[in-house]
Amino acid sequence: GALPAAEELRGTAPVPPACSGATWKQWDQRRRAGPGLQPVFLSCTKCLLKTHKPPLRMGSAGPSNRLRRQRHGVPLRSLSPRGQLDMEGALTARDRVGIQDFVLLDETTEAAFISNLKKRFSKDLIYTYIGTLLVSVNPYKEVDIYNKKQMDTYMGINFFELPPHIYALADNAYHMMLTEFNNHFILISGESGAGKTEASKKILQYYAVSCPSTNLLNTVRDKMLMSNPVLEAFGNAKTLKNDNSSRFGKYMDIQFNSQGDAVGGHILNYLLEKSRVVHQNHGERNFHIFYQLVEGGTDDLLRQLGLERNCQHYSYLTQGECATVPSINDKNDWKSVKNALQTIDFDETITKHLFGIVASVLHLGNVQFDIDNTGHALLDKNTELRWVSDLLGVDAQTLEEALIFRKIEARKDQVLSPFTVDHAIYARDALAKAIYGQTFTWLVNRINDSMENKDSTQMTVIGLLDIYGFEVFYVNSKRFWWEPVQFFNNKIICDLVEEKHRGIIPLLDEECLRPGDATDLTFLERLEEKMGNHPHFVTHKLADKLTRKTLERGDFRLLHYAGEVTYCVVGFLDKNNDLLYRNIKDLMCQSKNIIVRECFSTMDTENKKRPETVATQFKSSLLRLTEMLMAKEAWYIRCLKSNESKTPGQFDEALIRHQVKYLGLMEHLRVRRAGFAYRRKYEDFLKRYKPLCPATWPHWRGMPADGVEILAQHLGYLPDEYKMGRTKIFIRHPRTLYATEDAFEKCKHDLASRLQAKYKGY
Ligand code: AD9
Ligand code: MG
Repeated sequence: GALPAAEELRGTAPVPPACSGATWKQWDQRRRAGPGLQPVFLSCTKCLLKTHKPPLRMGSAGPSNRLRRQRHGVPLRSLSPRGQLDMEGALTARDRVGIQDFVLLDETTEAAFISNLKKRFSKDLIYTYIGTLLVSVNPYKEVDIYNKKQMDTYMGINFFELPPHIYALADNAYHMMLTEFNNHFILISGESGAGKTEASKKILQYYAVSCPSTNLLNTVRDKMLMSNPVLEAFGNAKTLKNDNSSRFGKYMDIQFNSQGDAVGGHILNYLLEKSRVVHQNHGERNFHIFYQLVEGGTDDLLRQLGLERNCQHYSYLTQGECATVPSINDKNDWKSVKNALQTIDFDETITKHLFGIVASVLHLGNVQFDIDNTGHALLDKNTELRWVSDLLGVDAQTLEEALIFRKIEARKDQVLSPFTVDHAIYARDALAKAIYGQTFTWLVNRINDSMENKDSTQMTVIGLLDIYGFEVFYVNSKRFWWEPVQFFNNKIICDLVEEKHRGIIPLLDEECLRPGDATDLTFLERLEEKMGNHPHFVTHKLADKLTRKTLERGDFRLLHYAGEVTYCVVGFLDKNNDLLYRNIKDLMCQSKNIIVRECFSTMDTENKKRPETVATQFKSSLLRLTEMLMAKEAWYIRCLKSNESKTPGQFDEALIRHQVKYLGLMEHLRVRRAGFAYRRKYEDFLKRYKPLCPATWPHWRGMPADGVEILAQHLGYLPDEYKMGRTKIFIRHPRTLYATEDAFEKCKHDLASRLQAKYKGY
């Protein structure tokens, strides 16, 4: 049918017109088409239920696409291979592409699970659902599923209607957010190289392309997209596992107004791996930006920064012995980063200061110390140090002093205590790490300033969490279960690590704060003393007996859920203390480089009290993150790595099995199959379906749970088809929901016809 006129879209048409037959998708396209057509009141002319909200369209509660397609004359056969076909037992489709939702798998064995993944992977079908959770297997090659056409296909479609795709999840989160006006987040987890960052970029691109646009919004959107290359340049590095490994945790809120326009973004960053600035393992690199600058910077720029166009010249770039990587083009990446910086409003001065800092770190790494005849560190008048002081805008003499002496304040006097060479190297590296780490945080804040929408009224967000090994499990306290599900209780390990006064982190903090002779080894001894008998803790003394694998003197091993991990305590105290000497800090606060001055002054005010240890900072930031996420609706993406060698299309079963295990996918599947696959909050369920039962229509005045119970009985739900949770109804099989949806569509249609008949005479 023809699309409705604008005033109908706005819900201002005087008389309910005849049903236009517009599908949600058409509404949606119109809405996206221009600012004049707001979605406000997609009171569909068919339903006439003026809810002043767009119709709900989530897989579990959206209008039945099946019915919609029938009504529009689209044959059901043209639907996706899975959607209806699988449910109706079309085995040919199953055999060809595997099962698209593990919930519908005949067997819930690990073997069946992996074989299904493998079958799909061999056809380049990298996505599979477990209910509404998306499993993704890294193909290590370009798969042609991320184009504009695909985006259009998934726009405004029901979750289970088309083959699994990250766009389906992104689109459904978006529409849920709009219809229910609440906040959502998408948690992306998986091991290094599994595809988390790529997944989050795909989602961001999807929103950038599919949300309504105006010139103003385009600017915000460009900034959001362009924040990525900048943060990746400064926060990603080549590791053994991944040529573009994120060395920081990232949480990004995409902010939407009530019309669904993306109006801003906000990033939180977690614990950058600063130690990489001064040390890289064999086969790994420092952060990309250093190589990009050296390879890509113009001759003029390098001259201004005192740099040579040769990565081999810099001690901080050569420890891993792999400055060049075949898959990385630093020169091109440099150009993208420069462009991106322009988009996010970095003017010439600030860019100059930013690259000044990057260069100063390279120079610092080349500062060498001699030893004097008393065994203390000496600084030659070397040019590197002059460049550092120039670029950071600090006094050369004072900087030199700060690197080889420690200033001790005794009453009113100041005493300079000379460093040994080791100590001086430590102070130098600490400075390099501090400058880089602070600059990274500054960069995130600056990006936020440029893209954040400060007006939080009438705004909802979708958060993207790309963080390693982080898991939130919501268990809806239940009235019954269908079958018991075995969870692995991780509390025992959590306690081992963080229990007050007894866990590894509190003991580490204590050791760091203990005056005197605390060392990494005294810390290990404390651990052995306190937890030597713990079943999940192994030290070198016990190692042989228990695991038949030897441990070095400085090692301990934890038996985690996912497997054993050996930790080496060397450097634990230093990393946790993250000490920067007072005189270095004071010096940086006076820097003429605006970024450095800003960073260190903020750091100084924040740390006036006793500085928090790194572990404690991390713990409290995760706690804040957890609290923030608890208030949002969760969507999950689990990324799996297909092989260790980054080979396109190779499916390493053993590696996949391991990940399936520690990501808890089988447990997740069992939970979903046990009836948690389709769930709705009581209020939402009632709001949508109450017209289907005379007892609940037009108003239900009792408790929502009771109303839902009456509704379910009225609809003839069999007792084992649904269960009542604390806040939600759980429905075992999609067909129950589809039937309810069909009934709802029919009811709306009947109501519309009755109203039309009534108005005919006017
Ligand atoms: V880490 O924890 O940051 O080290 P990630 O983020 O999980 O890791 P990333 O997204 O960086 O991994 O993916 C690693 C590489 O796999 C990418 O550089 C791509 O080369 C490859 N990849 C990942 N996802 C896809 C995809 N959907 N299609 C094609 C992909 N290639
Ligand atoms: Mg990553």
